[in-house]
Amino acid sequence: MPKYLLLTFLTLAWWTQASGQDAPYSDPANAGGWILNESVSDEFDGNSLDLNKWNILGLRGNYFGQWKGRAPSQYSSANVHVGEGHLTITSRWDPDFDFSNSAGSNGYRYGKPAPVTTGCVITKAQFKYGYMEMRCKAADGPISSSFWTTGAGGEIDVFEHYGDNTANPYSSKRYHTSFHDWRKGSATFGKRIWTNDHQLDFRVADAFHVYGFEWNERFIKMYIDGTLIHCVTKEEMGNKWVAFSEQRVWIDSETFDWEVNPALLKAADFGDGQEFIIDYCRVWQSNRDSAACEPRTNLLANPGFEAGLTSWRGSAEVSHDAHAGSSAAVLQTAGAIEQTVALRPNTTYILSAWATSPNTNQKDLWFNAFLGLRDHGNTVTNTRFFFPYYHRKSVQFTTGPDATSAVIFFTNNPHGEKAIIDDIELIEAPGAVNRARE
Ligand SMILES: [Ca+2]
Ligand SMILES: [Ca+2]
Repeated sequence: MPKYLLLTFLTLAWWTQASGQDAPYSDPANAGGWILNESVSDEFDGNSLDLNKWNILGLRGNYFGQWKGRAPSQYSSANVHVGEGHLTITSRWDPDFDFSNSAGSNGYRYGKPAPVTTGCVITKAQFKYGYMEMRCKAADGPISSSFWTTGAGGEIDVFEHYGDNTANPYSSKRYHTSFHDWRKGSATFGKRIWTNDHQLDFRVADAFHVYGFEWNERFIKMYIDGTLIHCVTKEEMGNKWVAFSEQRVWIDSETFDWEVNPALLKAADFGDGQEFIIDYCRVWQSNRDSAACEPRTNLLANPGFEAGLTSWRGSAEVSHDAHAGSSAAVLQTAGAIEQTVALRPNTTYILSAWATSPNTNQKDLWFNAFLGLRDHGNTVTNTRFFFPYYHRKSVQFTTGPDATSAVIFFTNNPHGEKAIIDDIELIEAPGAVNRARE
């Protein structure tokens, strides 16, 4: 066979095999020139996990040089299953499991006070830069469902879902992305040094959704169901940018002691097992030079308070403790500011801001402030700020079929402790389309 014919045949064969997974959900026409990296991607077809591609932690007692999970929960290979096109990681109340006698790095012992087993798989291969995407449904209990990567110097947590925290309704709707510092000698070694906290308008355990994360040498982008929710440049992140090495993919569940105290966990929380169900894990790569973070149109007037309180109603004062520019809005006592903005019906928007609660001491005093919206023909929704330094949070919402406007509000009710806000942004969610792909 002439060489060029062979090449054409191989190209066609590759294309046929790749169809259906040939581009990220946010880029169906594949404008980015994405090519699937099979070594770290999986459709989870067949009846068993591909052990040429993945390590299952705890398989025949082997943890492959990694940890055994976040104590008190411990990874058990018995909780990892492939079938019906899915990878399922089950979390169980498992008192008969032979827990390790060692202590976890967080001070808890494995299996105590909650005998919970979970599961974890890690790719054998590594990759650097690309577009990671997972279609999944989080476990609907007090347990995490996470998609993350580790490499020399830094860890990327694409998402760390928490299926159900009855004491905190924000937890189950949170799309939490972070960078973890593992640079030798770094002053913040071992710490989560950067986070993106996005409040979804649905519970992550209620249905399948597509979560995307684009990573290159200049920026990261986060997506939900094909919609871009945030883009952050390496420049903006400065010394917090630790995603510079080849990464391995991790998929796992863990008890999160900062969400629910393990002493409060009980057998009933886990029933016959809480399942984190993954339809696929795909990683594409491209040689094309991606555009940087595109400018976005802010629909709010005077969003950074540089014109004082113009366009805002309410009880705030102007503060010079600004996140950017020279002014911000401060609520000294219980109050609220608001602005009415014209919007389109049946459309998804993302509202974000930088805010601080200066009187929070991060020990026993936590003062909440809320950024949200109402009168948009749908459920009132908000995100909550409480750290004593400027931090950014975002919340998404969809307008009702008859909505033509919404009221954006910021309030420190009912605490009434000082809260400062700056750089409020309201954008139409880029690429937002109703794509309920099953
Ligand atoms: Ca599948
Ligand atoms: Ca400002």
